[in-house]
Amino acid sequence: MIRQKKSPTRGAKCGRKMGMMKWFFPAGVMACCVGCIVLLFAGCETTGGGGRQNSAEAPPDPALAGATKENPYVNSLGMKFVPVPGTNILMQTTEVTVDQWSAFGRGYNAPDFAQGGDHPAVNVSWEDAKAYCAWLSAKEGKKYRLPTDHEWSCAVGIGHLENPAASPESKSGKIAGVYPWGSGKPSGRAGNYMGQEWNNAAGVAAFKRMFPALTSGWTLIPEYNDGHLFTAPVGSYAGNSQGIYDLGGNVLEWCEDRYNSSSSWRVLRGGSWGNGYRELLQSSFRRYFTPGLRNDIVGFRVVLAGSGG
Ligand SMILES: [Ca+2]
Ligand SMILES: [Ca+2]
Repeated sequence: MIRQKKSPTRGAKCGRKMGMMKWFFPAGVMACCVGCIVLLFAGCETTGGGGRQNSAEAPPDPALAGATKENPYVNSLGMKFVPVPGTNILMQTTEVTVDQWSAFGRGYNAPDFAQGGDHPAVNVSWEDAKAYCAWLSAKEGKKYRLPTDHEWSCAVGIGHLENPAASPESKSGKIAGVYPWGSGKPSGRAGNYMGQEWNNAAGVAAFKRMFPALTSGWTLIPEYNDGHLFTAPVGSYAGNSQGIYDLGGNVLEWCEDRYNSSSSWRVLRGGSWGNGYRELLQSSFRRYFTPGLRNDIVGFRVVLAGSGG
């Protein structure tokens, strides 16, 4: 049986080789509660807000202005995009899939577990993702890019509780007990994390195959079984109120931003299929790594920027 232990979760091959201790051990997570936050920042509305545009931002591309949750913008690759309240972008409703990545023509660094074309692309670095956005922009004649850290916060429903101008590092883990699925324990179809689906003979065997050097010390979410050991087809779990899927779980997602001003680290948001330690699954938690990192728990989604961004 897999032991429950408050300690590292998933680390992929390159991570172990590179000594990514901070990947596993999120030092400096501050405990506070949403109720303690008295400032509501103007840069982002709540997910329940009616509007989607900050008045300080440029108007959206008229060609994109009609997109809604019910009627998303769909590009030539079949990628769907919906508005995010408080931003000037349309966000892809899912992570970029293996098929969508493969259209890029650069080949795919497949992980050592099975995936279908509708699973999220993994082993994609921040630099790879930026190159993909440039290719997609040229192909489609529109501006595609990674989401900013703040846009990602708006999508997950906490942007109005954060200062858009503050560094991602300063905001990491500061909203305690708030997760992409809400509060409390995950249940139902909350997302593809590291749950009790690993707590059986097949899961243990898979873990030993993936992590031969790690004999103990991983964390599974108690009383939650999402049914997928590794990546799942995108959109398999419950979407949020805006029709965006897998913000939490499946794969971590690159953002445009640097983690802080003193390093080249780039921000990663959301948990993954290899994360079960709840502190890391909080909506406000940021992970980070060098822009060249490729890892089988890391992927991305893209946004479609309007005329202002
Ligand atoms: Ca899972
Ligand atoms: Ca995700």
